[in-house]
Amino acid sequence: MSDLADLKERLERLKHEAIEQIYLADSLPSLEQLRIQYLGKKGALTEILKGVGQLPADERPVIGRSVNSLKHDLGEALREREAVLRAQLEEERIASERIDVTLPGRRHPRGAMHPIQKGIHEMTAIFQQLGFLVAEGPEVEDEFHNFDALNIPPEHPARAMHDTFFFADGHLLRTHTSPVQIRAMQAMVKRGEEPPLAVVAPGRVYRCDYDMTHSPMFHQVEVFQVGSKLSMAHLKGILKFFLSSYFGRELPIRLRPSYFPFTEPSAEVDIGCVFCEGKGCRVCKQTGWLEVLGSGMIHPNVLKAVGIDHSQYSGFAFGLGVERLVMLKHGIPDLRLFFENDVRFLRRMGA
Ligand code: 2U9
Repeated sequence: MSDLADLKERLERLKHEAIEQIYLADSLPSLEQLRIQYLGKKGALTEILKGVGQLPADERPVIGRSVNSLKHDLGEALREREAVLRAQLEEERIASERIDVTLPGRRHPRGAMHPIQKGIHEMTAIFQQLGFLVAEGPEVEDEFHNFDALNIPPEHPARAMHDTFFFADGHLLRTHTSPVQIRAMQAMVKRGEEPPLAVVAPGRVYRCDYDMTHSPMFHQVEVFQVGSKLSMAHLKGILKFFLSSYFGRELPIRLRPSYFPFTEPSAEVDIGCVFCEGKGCRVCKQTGWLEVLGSGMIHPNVLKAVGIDHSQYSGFAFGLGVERLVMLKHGIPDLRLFFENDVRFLRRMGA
């Protein structure tokens, strides 16, 4: 075989091999490898061109043209393949960046109302339903609104340092929400209005007391109504309605005589035990009854202190500890659970 025929055959084989490899290249770097391998300075075509010098002068242009034509063809093949690979990459990029709008959103942990706040809402809602106004007031009070106006004299034990948190200037942390009731009555008198007035006062109160069943901060809901000819019968009716509404079922109640400085007569209020239905159990100490709140007819001295004529008007009042009532309703065994903020407890109580 002549050198010319031999070179032509090599070129032909090279063309087939190169076109096939270019077609099979599956990435831009491997395509670049092929370009260097065939068209580079030390590539296969350069190698063949070197052999052209050995050919007779009249045959050189023939091979020269073939090599140039092959260079052109391989260049074309490389560009075509590169375009295909780039298009594939672009498609993959678009596919990977596509947002699936049908995927469910990322869930954030949902908060819930604290069981005490939930209890306060449930309780105040019952009184609002009956036409009572909701009132709030300052947690830092003076002795007049917290004690004097409520017929609690200076020598009363509740005023002693060991029950009340005092500030250096004589102010104090309110020990009950009664001062809110005092302020509501004062405001009515100041507006030049007369009873009836019915108010529910929820809020934080503070007493220097800490053990299994007492926290230095707890919550009260206090309720009062002043008007003409109000009696214990109205008190008992409201109590029965309130307690049955709150516990979600008809409950027996009973009033036991008691003493509070701000009410006369005064009564402690029991409900039939919600754990044993009155049969007697450990919680009610076999009595069948649970004490839930204190109540009474507003003492004439309290009405006097705010400027309401006690010969014309009377009123009833009661107060309850929110923690205690929420514990009884939900069978919560330990007061401290309300203040530790263990999320397992709060989730279980979740609003
Ligand atoms: C005014 C006049 C009278 C509210 C009352 C009680 C009885 C009572 C306790 C229940 C549990 C406090 O949280 S507790 O420790 N409360 O026993 N509260 S009568 O009497 C008032 C309130 C306001 C103007």
